[in-house]
Amino acid sequence: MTRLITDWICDMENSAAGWDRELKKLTGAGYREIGSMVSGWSAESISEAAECEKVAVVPVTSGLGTISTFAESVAAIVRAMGFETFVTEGTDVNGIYEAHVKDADIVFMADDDRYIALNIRDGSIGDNNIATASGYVELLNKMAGEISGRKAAVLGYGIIGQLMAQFLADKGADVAVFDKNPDKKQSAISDGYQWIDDSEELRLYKYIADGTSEGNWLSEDMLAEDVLIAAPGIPFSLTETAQKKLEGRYVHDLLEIGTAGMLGLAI
Ligand code: 2YJ
Repeated sequence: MTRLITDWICDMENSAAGWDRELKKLTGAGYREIGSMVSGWSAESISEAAECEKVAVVPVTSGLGTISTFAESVAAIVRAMGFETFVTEGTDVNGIYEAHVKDADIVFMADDDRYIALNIRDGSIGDNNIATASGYVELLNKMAGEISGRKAAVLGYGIIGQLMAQFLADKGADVAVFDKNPDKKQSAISDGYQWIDDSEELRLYKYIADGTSEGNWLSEDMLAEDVLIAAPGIPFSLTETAQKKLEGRYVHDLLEIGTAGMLGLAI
């Protein structure tokens, strides 16, 4: 699991609202729609929740400690969804207590292993892995028009790749898995998916869900010309040239799509 670093997210407080608009242009869905698609709540329910539910973000010092601007970045995404949001002054358990005293309904918090949104009134929870995988699959489905019955490749069979394969299969896609580690082949096949032996075969897939975390390995010559990519993997797989060439054909961000889905699950 990739740990975010400050350099990557230092501008997110300023860029979060703009990316929401950009996502809408690219896919037809912004943060609120992602929250709705991931959770099954209607757009109206999300709007109602934004009117009455307050969100706190608690910095967590355990393990490798806080990432400067992480909590503020999460708050900016939640704010862009229209929710009243604050970052607690206290950290860890003290911060959770502060969130409660200040009347928060939902608490966002992350340590080195897990990032969650917990509704402290009714116990509902949004896990970042599930929300991220589901959010990106929903966006790929929207970009595709409808992914059902189509061939989709999942790159990387780790936590996010496995979840994306499952969400794609749930939508009726014909899923094939590529992972550079051949030891993953057995589990992908026993989970009911096809296996892609060679990265050369990726050109045959128009729809790609990329959960790899190597960065900078996927060039345009390895991909179909009309490819559509949903890529939660960090660092981003597409080379800089591929990013330019394929502009408008992929979605990738560091925190926003997953966070929007988590809020949907926690309202
Ligand atoms: O509060 C803080 O500033 C830190 N404790 C945030 C830590 C963020 N955690 C991560 O980036 C981990 N890799 C877990 C993220 C889960 C993504 N699926």
